[in-house]
Amino acid sequence: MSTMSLRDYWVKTVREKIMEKKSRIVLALDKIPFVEGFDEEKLYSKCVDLLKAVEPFIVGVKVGLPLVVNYGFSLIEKIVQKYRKRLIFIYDGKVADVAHVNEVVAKRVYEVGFDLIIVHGMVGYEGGVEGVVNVARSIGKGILVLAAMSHRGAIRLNSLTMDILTEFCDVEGVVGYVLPATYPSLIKIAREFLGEDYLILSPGVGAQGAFFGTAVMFGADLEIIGRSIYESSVPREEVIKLSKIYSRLC
Ligand code: BMP
Repeated sequence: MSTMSLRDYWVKTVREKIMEKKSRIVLALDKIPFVEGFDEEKLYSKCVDLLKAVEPFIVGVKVGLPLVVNYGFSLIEKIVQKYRKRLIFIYDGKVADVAHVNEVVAKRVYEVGFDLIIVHGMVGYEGGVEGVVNVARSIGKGILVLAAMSHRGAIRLNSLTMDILTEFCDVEGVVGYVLPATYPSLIKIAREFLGEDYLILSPGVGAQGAFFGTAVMFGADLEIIGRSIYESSVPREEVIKLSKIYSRLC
């Protein structure tokens, strides 16, 4: 890793996982389903059941504020530690504060075992995202920059996509971008602009309306899928079914 840039290292690591698992799926774990109350033991064992069922068919797990505010970071830490060798862990804090605050968040998140942190590109590098970048560089971790969003009201943000791609593409530590499957032309534009040496992860398929596989067809490496998997009463069957869609695209 020493002679490689962080981008080369993380792009290679994630793409090797894609090949190994023959999968294009990142599970967005926004909820630990089918469990009442806040008993940590119960939540942990439910979460382990879910991950045990889907782990062979997914590349990574994205965890964000929904899990942090509902269940706390200690539960998340236990889960990350248990699965970190088999899955890429992405912290989706959509970090968007000033640098010194971002730095405090990033230090703890990486220390817990997360590999990549998603930051909001719109806040800019200098005095903003810079805080996460400095921490990532010091310990060999990576950053994904959110450059557009999947919901209807994102039009204003999405008009800035090219600016965001341009600002961050040469920042050591930035290993890729998050772009929405609901606006797939943005993925295409980004892939043409960036070339192959960056990761593109894409939410918006399934519950938000884009067809599974759309983002991959437009150039994304991975699709971020939440409710379609964790709300299923048979999540393992669901990811196996999805895997078949992706295997036809590769
Ligand atoms: P679902 O498949 O249940 O719609 O979940 C999508 C996931 O992707 C959620 O975790 C959400 O935070 C994330 N996401 C999104 O939906 N749109 C974006 O533009 C950016 C996101 O990170």
